[in-house]
Amino acid sequence: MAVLDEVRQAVVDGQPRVAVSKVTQALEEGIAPDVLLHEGLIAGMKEVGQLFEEGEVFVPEMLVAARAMNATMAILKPLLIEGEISSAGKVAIGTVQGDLHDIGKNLVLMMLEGSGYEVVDLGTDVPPERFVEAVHQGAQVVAMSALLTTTMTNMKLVVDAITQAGLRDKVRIIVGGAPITRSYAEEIGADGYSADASKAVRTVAELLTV
Ligand code: B1M
Repeated sequence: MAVLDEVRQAVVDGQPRVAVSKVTQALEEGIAPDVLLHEGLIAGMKEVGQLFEEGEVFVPEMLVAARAMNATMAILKPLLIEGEISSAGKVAIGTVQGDLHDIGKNLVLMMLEGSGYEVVDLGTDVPPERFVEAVHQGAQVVAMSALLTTTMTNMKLVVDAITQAGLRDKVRIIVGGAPITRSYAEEIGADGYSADASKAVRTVAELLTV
């Protein structure tokens, strides 16, 4: 089995030690970190999601897959953030209320930090008022992640809460996550949308220069 497949399989099987060892081997073989991330680790997470939908695996298996992916990030983080350049700013990021998925949010956070932004991590299951508070505390960008169709609607509540607090013209809002689309971002009045973590860095940079 090629090493990328072995990385993907280690995530699917929820084996952190194997995942770390295969990621190390893949890097030694010259596989680029972003290829490893997308075609190994994220491909593994997608496969777990598919198996969950088909009733082949359950929540505990999704959780151990997430652990296996997270275990590899200590190795990949310094390699993934190399070379990104942008002007700095302050970003508050969180997964919206009701949603506990944080891997995508953490990837966006990591890429932003690596690009020179000051990032405040609000965590997961973040209620609208925490985002509002972050803007009061000087965040120039609010970045929201959602992975569930049932929680993505909470993004609109955050946009509304920021508007009601009279802060809408003080902050740029960016949204992302698997169920989010550009048209949804526009519909709820966000300023930007990104499909993945590296594009999110570019979007934040663009929003701060407008
Ligand atoms: Co959950 N889960 N989960 N889960 N889980 C999904 C999302 C699901 C699609 C699985 C499936 O059915 N195929 C499904 C959602 C269905 C839907 O809403 N339509 C689902 C479900 C149903 C659930 C529960 C309801 C299951 C249950 O309890 N019955 C439950 C909900 C808990 C809750 O949040 N309240 C649940 C729980 C969990 C775990 C806790 C076990 C675990 C999360 C662990 C963790 O995050 N620490 C988990 C996992 C691991 C998944 C899957 C398998 C993988 C998610 C992931 O980390 N992907 C997922 C299936 C899938 O995604 N195909 C699934 C890798 C990650 C890098 O991708 O987060 O999409 P992602 O991030 C991407 C982009 O989206 C983007 O950048 C990243 C790539 O660079 N991005 C942004 C993300 N945020 C961004 C923000 C931005 C810009 C880009 O700007 C601000």
